[in-house]
Amino acid sequence: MLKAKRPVFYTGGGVVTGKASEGLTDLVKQLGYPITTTLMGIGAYPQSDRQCLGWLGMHGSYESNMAMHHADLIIAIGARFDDRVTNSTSKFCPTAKIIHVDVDPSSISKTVRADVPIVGPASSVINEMISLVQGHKIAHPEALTEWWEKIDGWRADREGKLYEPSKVGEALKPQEVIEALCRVTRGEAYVTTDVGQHQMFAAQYYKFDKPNRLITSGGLGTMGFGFPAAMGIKQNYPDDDVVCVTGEGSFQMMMQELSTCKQYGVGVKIVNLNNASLGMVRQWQDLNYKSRHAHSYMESLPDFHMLIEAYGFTAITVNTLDELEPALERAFADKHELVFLDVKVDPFEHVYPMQVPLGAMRDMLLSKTERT
Ligand SMILES: Cc1cc2nc3c(=O)[nH]c(=O)nc-3n(C[C@H](O)[C@H](O)[C@H](O)COP(=O)(O)OP(=O)(O)OC[C@H]3O[C@@H](n4cnc5c(N)ncnc54)[C@H](O)[C@@H]3O)c2cc1C
Ligand SMILES: Cc1ncc(C[n+]2csc(CCOP(=O)(O)OP(=O)(O)O)c2C)c(N)n1
Repeated sequence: MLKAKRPVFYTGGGVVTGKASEGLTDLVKQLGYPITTTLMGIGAYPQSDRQCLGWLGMHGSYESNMAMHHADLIIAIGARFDDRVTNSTSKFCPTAKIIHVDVDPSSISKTVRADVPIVGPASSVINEMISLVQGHKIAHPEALTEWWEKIDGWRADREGKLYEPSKVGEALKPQEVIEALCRVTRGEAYVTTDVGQHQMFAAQYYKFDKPNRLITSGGLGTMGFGFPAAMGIKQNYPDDDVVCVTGEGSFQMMMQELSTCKQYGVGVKIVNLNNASLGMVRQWQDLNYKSRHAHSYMESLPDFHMLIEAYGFTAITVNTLDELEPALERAFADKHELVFLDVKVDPFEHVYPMQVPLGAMRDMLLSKTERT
């Protein structure tokens, strides 16, 4: 670890469930190395810290995927090399040695061969790593400086180019809704999601500095998960802000739980990124089936405003950027009131970056017109 020239920490859900975030943060700070997490590992290391490159994989950040591809050492802790992370395993990180720490021996070398397998709980392995590196200097500080220059260059390349904000009179962009949500809740809310584009936007644009703040069904891909998950969290943390970011397709899978919320007074907030389509499916049809939109659009949606009011709750419909922040402020004014925001967003927006199927980690579509 001390001899690496282009190291990256790649950490996952095992650090969150293993309650190893504090130790991980100490270790990463001590070494000064970059860190990227999986979707399930978000918040285990504070995302607003400069050493954090965001999350990696199919819809991960450009700089994370580039850093992984060019690394000479990957220190994987509590992450299982899922196919949404690795892209083609035969092209995965061609120049890297891999240290893989996992509590489950069957996870090690399951999809990608580990050079240094370590079986054990993340917390105790991290503590041992800390004591082993303590008092030692890294062997190539000049190489690490160069590595950071490269990474900062990748960061700067995409800065401000991740999406086009909406102009006056245009439909809202889902990304700007999540950014506003993060501002209004000061990055402190528990955010649950369903599955789809809204899930990726929530993970990309809300900044999580604590573990267990993004609650998502990950590889299980369970539409209908977000609303009941939010209800459970709210029952346990009644004085915290709990928000379900959902899509109109997913929400309709569990919307009957509004009745449970009425009965037990569960004050969650629901932000429905309403693009009137099964957006993630439609994105794939755009990219792979020449925009043949079979069964991915919805002309049969309920009037969510009336639906929510029928249950006796407050609903706010948001159509424009100037309505957005006041609506969010209103929704979060009372922690104990269920409020539903039906936010009409651009139905044509895609989630980027997106790894190119069968490529390496660095092979990405960056927008509708650019690719690496
Ligand atoms: C539409 C969609 C898109 C997605 N896109 C992405 C994407 O771009 N990027 C992404 O990262 N994911 C993405 N996912 C999620 C993805 O499918 C996987 O769920 C996720 O990558 C797995 O995260 P993980 O490797 O942290 O594993 P987890 O499923 O969180 O597994 C944890 C690992 O840690 C181990 N472990 C558990 N406890 C401990 C402990 N105490 N100590 C040590 N080890 C422990 C376990 O054995 C396991 O190997 C997407 C999912 C969907 C539905
Ligand atoms: C129960 C279930 N059915 C189908 C799918 C496949 N699927 C993944 S994303 C998606 C579309 C989700 O649409 P929506 O909830 O409106 O979110 P959007 O992508 O538009 O943000 C579908 C159908 C799934 N993951 N889970």
